[in-house]
Amino acid sequence: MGRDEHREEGLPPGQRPQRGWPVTHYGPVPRFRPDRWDFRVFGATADGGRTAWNHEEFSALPYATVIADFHCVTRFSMRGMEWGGIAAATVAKLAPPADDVTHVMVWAEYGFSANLRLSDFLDPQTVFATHESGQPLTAEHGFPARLVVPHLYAWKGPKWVRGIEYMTTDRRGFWEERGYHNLADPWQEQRFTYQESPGDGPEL
Ligand SMILES: Nc1nc2c(c(=O)[nH]1)N[C@H]1C(S)=C(S)[C@@H](COP(=O)(O)O)O[C@H]1N2
Ligand SMILES: [Mo]
Repeated sequence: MGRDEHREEGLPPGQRPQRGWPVTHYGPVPRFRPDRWDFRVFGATADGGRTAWNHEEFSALPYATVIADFHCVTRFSMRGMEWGGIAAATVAKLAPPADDVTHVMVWAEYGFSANLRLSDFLDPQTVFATHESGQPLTAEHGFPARLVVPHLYAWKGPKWVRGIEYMTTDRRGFWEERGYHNLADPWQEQRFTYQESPGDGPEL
């Protein structure tokens, strides 16, 4: 049988629907310490300064809801996830990048990171999720906040996120240095580094 006969309606190629939400990550689940937690915006900011919101301040930022499918590169997809949280575009509006920023590194606990093009970061569906289906995220799924970039494979969304770095050139994040595609578009099946075309990412 050809692959199209296996194609699940509405899902990117090579993905199958999954019921029940699995937990997928590298390393241990960090403990949330509200007194020490902050969300930082640094790197090439518009005014050259840094922003740090504590948990109370971050939680008070405007709340948005995004309904979208979620695609893991290991080939399962979750349909219709209901994310609630702070739109990435809101973060960029409150703590804007300099004019020459092209990419964003999203940083999480233990130094986990994922790089995004600024345009992917600013996509209206990109959200720092604090909730799913109206419930706060569980520790395993990224409490207190994780990024979700619905139009890219899910590794582009760090759980236990702690901040963003505005960059004027591209740099690879954690999985992008370890064999995964720099761009990660599931509709183009950009799964692995060896599938990259010249210009898709920085030299390894
Ligand atoms: N901090 C961190 N975030 C991460 C990962 C990770 O290893 N560490 N894995 C990513 C991958 S590969 C996937 S598929 C999703 C899984 O999210 P879930 O466990 O909530 O389903 O988290 C992403 N975010
Ligand atoms: Mo994944």
